[in-house]
Amino acid sequence: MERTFLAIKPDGVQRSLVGDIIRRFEVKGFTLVGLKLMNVSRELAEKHYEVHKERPFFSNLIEFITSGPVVAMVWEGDGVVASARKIIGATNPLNAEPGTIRGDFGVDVGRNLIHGSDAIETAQREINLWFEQEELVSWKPSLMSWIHE
Ligand code: DAT
Ligand code: MG
Repeated sequence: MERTFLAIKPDGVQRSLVGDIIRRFEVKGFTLVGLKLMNVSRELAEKHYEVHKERPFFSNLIEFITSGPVVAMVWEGDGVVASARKIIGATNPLNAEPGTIRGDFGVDVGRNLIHGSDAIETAQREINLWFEQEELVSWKPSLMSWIHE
């Protein structure tokens, strides 16, 4: 089953948006299989954002993501990687459609509330980076037959 890695960034936690953000993925019909509130080490932050290390915003990004608690999550479901990216919205919240998380709650690319893996391979890498295998819980929600034909 397809899985993705999502992380509510320090601004989402500080702004009391954790419940609202989690709810959007729950009511969509995806399954939560991993969840933890954590402070992010500089080492983890730099590995997570490795692809951006030459970008001018890299040091601000690392400062920001390590500045307060983050809610790290793994969600499961058919097509969850691409669908979660749609639910999250465009990287710059000013370009994100209303109805998306970034479109509803953000105005600044440096405070865009949530991370979501951008592809299935990236999701696998990020899940392995952020979670131990035993922290992930495989389960079948009993309402599945009301979500899937
Ligand atoms: P996304 O988070 O939508 O996958 P990304 O992978 O291109 O976006 O960039 C990672 C994060 O880096 C993004 O959430 C916010 C920050 N970022 C991206 N582009 C930026 C820019 N032009 N200025 C400042 N921060 C930026
Ligand atoms: Mg990205």
